[in-house]
Amino acid sequence: MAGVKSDGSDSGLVLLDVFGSPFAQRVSIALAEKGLAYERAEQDLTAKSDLLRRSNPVHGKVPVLLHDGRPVCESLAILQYLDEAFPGTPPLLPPVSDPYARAGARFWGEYADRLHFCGKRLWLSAPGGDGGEAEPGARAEMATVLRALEAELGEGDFFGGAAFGYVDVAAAPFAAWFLTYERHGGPSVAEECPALAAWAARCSRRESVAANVYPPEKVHELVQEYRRWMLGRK
Ligand SMILES: N[C@@H](CCC(=O)N[C@@H](CS)C(=O)NCC(=O)O)C(=O)O
Repeated sequence: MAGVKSDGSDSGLVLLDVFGSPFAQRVSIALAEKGLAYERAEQDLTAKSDLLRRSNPVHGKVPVLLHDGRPVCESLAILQYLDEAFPGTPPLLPPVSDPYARAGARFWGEYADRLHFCGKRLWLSAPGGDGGEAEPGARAEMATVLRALEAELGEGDFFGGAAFGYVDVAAAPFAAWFLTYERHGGPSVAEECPALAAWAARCSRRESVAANVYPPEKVHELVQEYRRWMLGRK
């Protein structure tokens, strides 16, 4: 049965995902933070299902959240949807009474995507050993992105301050990739952005994150396999 909540009611939520996808992990972390039960429908991206194609005809990507059969696409749009569709659950975004803070959170949530795009340039360009020679532009861009996030984090435990919120959910899946970025010639997060490294450790200890994100060593191992597969296709 789709998403039976602990009180026995049906949340009507089905998540089309792939376990290792950091974008899908944003949604599973958010659902865990909100205490919303859901059904997972694991997808094979090498042979996309009719359900995925029908649900996300524009991009054909995961995650897609089906709510009572209606698809919501794009991880960040799904996070925002969950706040609005389930108002009784712990919010991710700042309150509606603070539109400025909400706009800021949306900005930084989107900015976190740059970890993915820049990270991919690193792990595709450099072989995966310690100190691999990365494309210099990718390394410099990663340093800029990490420093910008570190500055935004400031002295807070989380991006939203004391509470784990929208930007944390958007960025936490990629924190598990910091080791991979580093091993593919990226900057050392611990040395260059210690507050961000401490935030990553804090996130990894959170139940919602630990249950839905692979540990950094496992991410690195999977990226090696994926990289070999991608390069082998060229
Ligand atoms: N901007 C999208 C990105 C989603 C995305 O790139 N998903 C990947 C898996 S990590 C995917 O489904 N790729 C399949 C494809 O590109 O055909 C989001 O935030 O949801």
